[in-house]
Amino acid sequence: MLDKDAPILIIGAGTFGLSTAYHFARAGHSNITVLEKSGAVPPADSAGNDLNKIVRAEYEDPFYAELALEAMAAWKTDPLFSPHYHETGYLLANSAAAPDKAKKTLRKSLASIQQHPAFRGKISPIVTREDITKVAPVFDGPMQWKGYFNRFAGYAHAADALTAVYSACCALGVAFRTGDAVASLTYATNPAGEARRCTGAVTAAGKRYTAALTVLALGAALATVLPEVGRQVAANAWAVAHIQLTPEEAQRLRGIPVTYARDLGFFFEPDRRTNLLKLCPSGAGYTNFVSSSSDGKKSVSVPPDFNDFITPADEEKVRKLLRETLPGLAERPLVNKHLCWCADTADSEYIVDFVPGTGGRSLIVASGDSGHAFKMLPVAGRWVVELAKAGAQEKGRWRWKAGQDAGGDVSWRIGRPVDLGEVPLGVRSKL
Ligand code: FSA
Repeated sequence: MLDKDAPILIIGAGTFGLSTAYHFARAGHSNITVLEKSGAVPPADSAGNDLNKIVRAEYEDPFYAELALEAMAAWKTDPLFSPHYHETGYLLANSAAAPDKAKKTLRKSLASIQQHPAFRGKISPIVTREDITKVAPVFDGPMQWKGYFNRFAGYAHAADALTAVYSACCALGVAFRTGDAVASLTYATNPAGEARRCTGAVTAAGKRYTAALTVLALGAALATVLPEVGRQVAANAWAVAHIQLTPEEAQRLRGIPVTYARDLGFFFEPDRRTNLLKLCPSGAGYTNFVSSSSDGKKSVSVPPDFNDFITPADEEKVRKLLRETLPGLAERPLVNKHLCWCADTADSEYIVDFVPGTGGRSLIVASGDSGHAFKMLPVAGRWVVELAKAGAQEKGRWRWKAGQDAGGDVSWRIGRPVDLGEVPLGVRSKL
């Protein structure tokens, strides 16, 4: 049992880290420190530090559908989250050229909510072009899409929501230490035969933090601090690009649903503050395998230093998406192009567990977002608090995944990830 005044150290101030700090503080813990290597919270390289993220509850697996519904209740009604949630609806479809896999995953998503009472009267099929223009009258492209429109979904202004949780944490007394990276975790020397206990961390600047419980919430960068995570988590990135709209153009697109053609990509209502239209191509994304030991074998995928680019193939995909929906914007310049790094697992299950071989229930990993965790911001930290209390992860699916190999085929994605090593240097470096 963790005393209320026992020191808790959370490493990483992104989606999992902030939510964890918030829930521990809400549960009455009074000695919480969050370490963040970047100088700002939310940090620039956090996947959640984004203009917007999809908030939806349909999943291939009803287990996650229920968790997302719980999170959505908070997005809708909790004053901390509701200012950042926009229930514009969610148009999920496949273009005429979509592969069978895309159709299958869409059918599964729909099945997870179709009979659910929370969605009664909220879902309509998309079969014809008119079905789309009924819910998005400004779309004037050809769109031979099939899918459905879900009114009980939308998006969150992701960066603003993280900032709100950060402020709430500060108000609850959580200490944030930024601008200093963790160099290594520290361990107590235990008698032979006993698992070593994690005692906190030491930073690059040489500062020591001592904790009864350390939580690693490092997203895609987990392996840089905990190499023993191995291949169960692979940093996997997707491209993000924007079009700078004029205020008039943005006004015209006000209220459009989150629109996702599974085989092409997705976009959101333009940002209400900046008039930026965010676009993402879909696909299996990118890995960045590097060697984690001196043998030179590429064994772990971690985010690279330079991420402000997207590939020509991804650029073409988002232009194709626009040609289908808003052809007048299809040739516009793309701005703020970058890669957004997620922590993928082989089966898209999160990891919320104690690190095996570490004694005293002293080290937890909260990771494996697999590109579907931001919507859980209101509830994710509670899973960590519950784990700390329970002393063991009872949900098999969230356990440490020793021996699993992320970075391969994922049921709900189209294609296989491309390693950045195969992307020409001229595309992925600051020339
Ligand atoms: O949970 C969600 O609605 C996010 S899906 C968005 C996405 O880009 C995926 O399409 C992609 O496969 C990856 O997981 C990153 O997130």
